[in-house]
Amino acid sequence: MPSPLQNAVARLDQLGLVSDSPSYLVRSFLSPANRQAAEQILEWMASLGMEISHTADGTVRGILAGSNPTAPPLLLGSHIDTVIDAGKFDGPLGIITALAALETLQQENTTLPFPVHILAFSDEEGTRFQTTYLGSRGVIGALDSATLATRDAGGNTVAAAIEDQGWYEESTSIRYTKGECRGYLEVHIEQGRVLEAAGEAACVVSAIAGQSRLTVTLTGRADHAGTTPMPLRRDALAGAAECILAGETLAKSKPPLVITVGKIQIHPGASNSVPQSATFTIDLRHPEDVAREQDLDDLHQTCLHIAEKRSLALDWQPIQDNPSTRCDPALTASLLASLTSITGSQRTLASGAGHDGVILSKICPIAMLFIRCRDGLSHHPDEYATPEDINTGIQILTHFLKSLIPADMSK
Ligand code: HGY
Ligand code: MN
Ligand code: MN
Repeated sequence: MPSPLQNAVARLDQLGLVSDSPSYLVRSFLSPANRQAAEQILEWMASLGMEISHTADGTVRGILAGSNPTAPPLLLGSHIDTVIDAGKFDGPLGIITALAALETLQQENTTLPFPVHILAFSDEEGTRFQTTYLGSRGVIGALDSATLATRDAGGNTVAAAIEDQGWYEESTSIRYTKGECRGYLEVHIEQGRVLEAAGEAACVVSAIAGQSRLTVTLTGRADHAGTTPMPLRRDALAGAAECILAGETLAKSKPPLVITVGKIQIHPGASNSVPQSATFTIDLRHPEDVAREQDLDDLHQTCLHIAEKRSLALDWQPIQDNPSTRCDPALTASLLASLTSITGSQRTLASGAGHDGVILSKICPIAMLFIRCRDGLSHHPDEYATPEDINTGIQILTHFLKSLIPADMSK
């Protein structure tokens, strides 16, 4: 019989092959591969004896009731979806290690005195809509009208996508309200280089950086590339390039501010036409919300000045703002005790990456465990965590779950 670690490694490999592209790993909101991965996760949950369900917007859940099914549940999990040309650990590691920890407890004949819910969220990355956290926002009833009206590159809204491509067969509503859960814990690769540099396998997380996501469009005039003198041009792409470099210069001058432009679309997009419009994304993050808002405003003013100087129209469209989110001190202290018990480390790190805990923090305490990843690489096909470090994560999570059993109930 394979060990929980062997199952975990095999399942990560298996999910890593479930993609919407034959050339690289990508799964997005309500895509066929996301659905296929979700169905596979449900099978694994069912094999543990969990009560399984899914929502129309593609999130899946397994419930292990424990010896007191009416006690406030502990939520574990992460996201199913990926970025484009992704690695196979960002997201699935949190789901798979949660399954492995429950498998370990079952092999030890340990029954927890509270329910554990494993949640696999349908969309965290926002690859399709540039939004974030559609899955976790769905389970706390926070898919607001503005989000539902957000459009993908094909002009489809989130609402229409759910309407047309939703997973309605046997779907249920999964909904959590404030105060009903004892907490949410997510295991995730660090997506940075601190653990590798320190030679440590894992650490706990103190906070998750706030992030602002926008879509910006500069509009000038299409012109003939050969007959239009430079001074007469209203070149939207040249204007966008100046804005993008201004963002990079701002971020380099004000660490730990980070600004990324990950996507740009040009119209008409012909090599011999001066670009009429350029639409690009901005992803701006900072651990302090006041600084993030100020830096975003500074960048907006700079882009307005560039647009005016170049006789371009500027459309500045905020898509999403997520505040910097502290992990719950008490839950994190319990997790830290398990980290220290298994590895001896006391390390705590802030997360520059966003995670579903930002959303779950609105209804319950959250904690996160980071696992070392090779070269700090993530959002990259070479993303990698060793089986040894994954096993450390499973051991820490299992230790943490058992630490929640009241002393008078422990065997
Ligand atoms: O973009 C992020 O921070 C995360 O990977 N969703
Ligand atoms: Mn992630
Ligand atoms: Mn990610």
